[in-house]
Amino acid sequence: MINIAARRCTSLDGKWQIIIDPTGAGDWRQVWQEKKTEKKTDFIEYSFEGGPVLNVPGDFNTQMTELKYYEGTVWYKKSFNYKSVGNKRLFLHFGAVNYLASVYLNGNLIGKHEGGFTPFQFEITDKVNSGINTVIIRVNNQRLKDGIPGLGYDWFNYGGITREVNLIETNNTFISDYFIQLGKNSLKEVNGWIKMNGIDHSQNITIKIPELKVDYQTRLDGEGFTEIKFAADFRLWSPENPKLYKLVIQSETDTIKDEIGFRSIVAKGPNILLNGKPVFLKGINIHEENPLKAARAYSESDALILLKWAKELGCNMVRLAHYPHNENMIKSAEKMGIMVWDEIPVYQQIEFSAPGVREKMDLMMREMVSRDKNRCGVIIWSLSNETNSSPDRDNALINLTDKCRHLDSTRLITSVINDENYSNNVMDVWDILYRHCDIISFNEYLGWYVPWQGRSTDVKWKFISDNKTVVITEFGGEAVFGNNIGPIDEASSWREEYQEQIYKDQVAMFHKMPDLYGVFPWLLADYRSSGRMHPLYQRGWNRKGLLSDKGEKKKAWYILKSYYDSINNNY
Ligand code: GCB
Repeated sequence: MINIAARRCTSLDGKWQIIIDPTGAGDWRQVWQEKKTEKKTDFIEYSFEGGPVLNVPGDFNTQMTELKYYEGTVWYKKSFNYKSVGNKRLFLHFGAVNYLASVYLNGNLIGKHEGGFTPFQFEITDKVNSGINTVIIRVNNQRLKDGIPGLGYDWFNYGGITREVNLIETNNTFISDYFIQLGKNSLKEVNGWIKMNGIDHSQNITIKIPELKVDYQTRLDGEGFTEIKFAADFRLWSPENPKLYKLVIQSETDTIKDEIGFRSIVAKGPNILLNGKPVFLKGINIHEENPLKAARAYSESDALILLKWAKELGCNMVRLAHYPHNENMIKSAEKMGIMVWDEIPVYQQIEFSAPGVREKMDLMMREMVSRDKNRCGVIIWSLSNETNSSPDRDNALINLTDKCRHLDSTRLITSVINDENYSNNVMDVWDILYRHCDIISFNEYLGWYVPWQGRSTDVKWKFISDNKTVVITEFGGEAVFGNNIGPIDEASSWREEYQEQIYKDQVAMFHKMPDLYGVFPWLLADYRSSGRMHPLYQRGWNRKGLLSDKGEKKKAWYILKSYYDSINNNY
């Protein structure tokens, strides 16, 4: 089900009791059964009582010093009281758990989920007791060779129940899902659908948008589904005017409210057209981390810190790297007029041929699209980052692209690559994935990982598909804020001037690329990454931020800001 915020929820956030289980002993001791002693000679070698507690939502690594670098199992427990009122259904819903979750209710397994950044739920209508119930969850954030992401990735592996947990009560037949957005290329006509879950599959449906006097009526098709099509004079959503409309969907057994914006996004030749007019994507990459707390971000206030910085920088778009961020981020961005790039964690070394991996990619893509498809601020689905071409990879990602387009053809679909060839100052962007994507989006670290082969203004470009929109999804370099030791023209000094020069050279290059329609520097703020081990400059932080981990502006910030301020999007 989608749009959790609008449903009858009882929050299970707050303190949860935990057991840390580095060796997996909890599995064979069957911790979820919470056995009690019966005879005088009995004893049990685990208990939640008297043990530590953790806040949910929140990563576990930053809540207890002994969990700082932990990658393993933590058992979570919470009890709740439920009074059944009859004729209702009950679901246990998780915003996200990183990475594996096995969920037990009153000693019985009710379901498992894999994937750290998307929501999932289990129906517990027939399993819940009237009175006290206990949920126990085995959470495990160990890296897996066949996981998504796989074994290696350049961000901190925050484990735990990182997003909200809710009990959701619904009527027997309820509005479980809907897609309400403008049809492709249309500025007036909504083309979508509504799905109900339950037994009562023949119902009248009404969609109301009071502000526009829309009162659209239709009927379910007998399978609990109906297509919807209606036109209205929308004030279209844009960064300058992030208009959202209050909307109500009514059936005979359920009602749900949402706030929805309407806009069109199309890639046409080299242009990206927002509401029919060319737009330059003034982007920035962001990880789901609050650098000021050095912890996983999850709340609205975390989102506002990050997004206000992005606004101040002059951005009209954020790339939420490299996995779907929490809904506060998506919704706040939409309200602030910031377009969103949504991505799944198919990142670098994925075992495309390992059994089950393609199904996992598929599920993550579906869970992302399902959750965010009514957020008009989201304009791009990104299905991977920096995977290398091989028959297995090409096949898997082309297939995933087709499936994603089948689910939602209104947004732009892409994959990010960095396997371009660079020689004699010519950049050859050759990856065949781009024949299947709506836009070409690639990372280039010219001036940092890849030394310039001449003047930045003389770089020549070759693209596998002519006449496709091109955006640069990553560039940049590292610098420690305030560091003034060592030569300014040596990368190994980690000086701000070196990073600043990269930005100057990059901006000069962008000016010579007439068909460039967006850039996304890597990245907004310094962020934690255990593989960044330099003891003086990094200390477990990737220092490519335009802001330090304290939010201080590095010199490169001003170069990018003046570039963005000089670009006028007129629509
Ligand atoms: C990349 C990756 C990004 C890294 C970044 C870096 O190409 O896409 O996740 O963190 O480079 O800092 O090296």
